[in-house]
Amino acid sequence: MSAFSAIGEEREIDREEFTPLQEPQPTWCPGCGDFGVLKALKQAMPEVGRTPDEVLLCTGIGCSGKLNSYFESYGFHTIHGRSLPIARAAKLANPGIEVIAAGGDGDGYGIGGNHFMHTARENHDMTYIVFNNEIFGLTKGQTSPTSPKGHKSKTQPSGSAKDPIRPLSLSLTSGASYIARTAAVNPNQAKEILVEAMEHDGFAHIDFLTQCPTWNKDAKQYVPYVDIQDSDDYDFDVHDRKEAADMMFETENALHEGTVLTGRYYVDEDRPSYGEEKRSIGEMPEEPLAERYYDEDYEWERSYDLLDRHK
Ligand SMILES: Cc1ncc(C[n+]2csc(CCOP(=O)(O)OP(=O)(O)O)c2C)c(N)n1
Ligand code: SF4
Repeated sequence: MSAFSAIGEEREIDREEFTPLQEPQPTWCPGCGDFGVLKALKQAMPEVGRTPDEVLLCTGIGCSGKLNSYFESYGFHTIHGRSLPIARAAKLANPGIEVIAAGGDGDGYGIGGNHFMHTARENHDMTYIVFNNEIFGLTKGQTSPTSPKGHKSKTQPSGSAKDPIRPLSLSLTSGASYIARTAAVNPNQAKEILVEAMEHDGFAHIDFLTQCPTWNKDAKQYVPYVDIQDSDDYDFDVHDRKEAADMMFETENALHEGTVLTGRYYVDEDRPSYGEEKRSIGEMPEEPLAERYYDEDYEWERSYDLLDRHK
């Protein structure tokens, strides 16, 4: 966990603190995998030891982007594919907060693909959850970057001619220091991985398999799951880049042939995060920038008046 602490108070944390007091009626379809991500995330928080006021959740646009509405914390519902730059800036300015970014595979690997690559390259200290349902859910079922080749949709009625993206391999070559894949139908493993990712000091990428029963009936391809850490058939060192790369390659090849492998793929505990690097070379002050610009005497009423005038 980061050396910085936003609040610093130690106490028992209940996962229900992460349910908004006025819980909105979920607009996710019945059976949507997004419910599983929300549940695992709420279960992980007490173990990470963070309270809602110590967490910032930045989401993109999509069904997955609605996570903010059902999760109690600070939140920033950004534009499509742009959760990462907002999350990066927030973490650099205020290293004491737990920063989580989340969005769909279209959001994260399509329109936001460039941000994904560079956030991993710079090893920003945050957890990035990509809800991978292999489809554009919110916009009603178009082919996404993770849809398998041959997938038929309204945008590709004859079947997609494209090979899907390889998110785990892309993450590794880009520079992420923690990479895992888990699944909404596997809440125990999902919770464990979320805890590890949040405790990791660096860019932790979770490719989170979620089912979209409304627009992607092929969701059944996600079962049965094999947990690579629990299986004797898969023996590799998660700290070894080459072994991790081989394992990812095998995983990504197997996915559309019906074998779904999940677990931790790569962990580098030694690489400093971008914020640490910047502080160590003196490019950023030791004290959080957010505190530097916090002014107790600021006349908030004046800002509200200004906002009112521009409504
Ligand atoms: C700049 C921009 N381009 C396109 C859109 C339209 N749009 C909204 S959500 C979405 C894709 C959603 O798919 P995904 O990111 O995979 O998330 P899901 O809904 O499946 O969770 C698109 C293309 C948009 N809102 N903004
Ligand atoms: S359209 Fe798919 S991803 Fe969106 S809420 Fe419904 S099941 Fe979930």
